[in-house]
Amino acid sequence: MDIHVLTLFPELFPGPLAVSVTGRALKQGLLRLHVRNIRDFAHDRHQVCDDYAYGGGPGMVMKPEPVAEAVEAAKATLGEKADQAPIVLLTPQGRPFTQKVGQELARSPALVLICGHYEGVDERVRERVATDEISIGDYVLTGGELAALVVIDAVARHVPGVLGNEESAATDSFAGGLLQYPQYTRPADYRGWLVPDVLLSGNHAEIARWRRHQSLLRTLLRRPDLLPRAELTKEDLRFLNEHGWAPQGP
Ligand code: 4FD
Repeated sequence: MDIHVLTLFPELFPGPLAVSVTGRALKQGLLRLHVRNIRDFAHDRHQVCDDYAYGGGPGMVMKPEPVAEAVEAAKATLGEKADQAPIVLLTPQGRPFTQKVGQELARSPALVLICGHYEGVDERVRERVATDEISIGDYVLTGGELAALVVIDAVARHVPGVLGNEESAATDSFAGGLLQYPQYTRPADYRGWLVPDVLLSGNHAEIARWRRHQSLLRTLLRRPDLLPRAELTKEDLRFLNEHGWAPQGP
């Protein structure tokens, strides 16, 4: 997958993506990261990329021309893939980024990520250049770069070959829309802090049931908002009902 990042701070990339799973994927060429400095597309000698907001008010706005032309330069290198590549603006006003959105983006052969700065990006870029707007959460960052790094990491995990088989199973546990069950490794007794007996029992059916119950209970206690969209069996519903949860009717 080809990932194009458009930013005023190219030195922030690859940053953490050079390490661990994503670092290996970059080295193997499963991911290709292309970083462009938006400032290179400024129209004036001083390479100015921001300006005052029409109508007044505090803060600067990113000018449309450098961003639009940086996107065009990225698309020009994409060839066939250009029409299938989402042009994503990272913004607090975007649609919430979730595991599902990450999976969806990973099916594209290429992505173009626009990292805004200042108080925002000229509305015409949002309307006419971006095809998608994404927010990684309800907080404001100095720029879109850290959001882009988060999106790239989460998307990379769904690109075939990036994770080993062992690691991909862990992802699937969120794909079901529930929180992960508690995990333990050796020693079985650390300072008298014991691993639950069931996990040492060797009874695989009982272990699977215990883990499922832990996932359900943890989701019920910490993130009940996830339950209506989780993939639940009749057994799961019965278990949750016993613990005081009932699905909300229309
Ligand atoms: N929550 C996010 C993304 C970007 C950002 C910016 C408009 C601000 C948070 C466009 C306003 C870009 C997020 C840069 N802060 N800051 O995903």
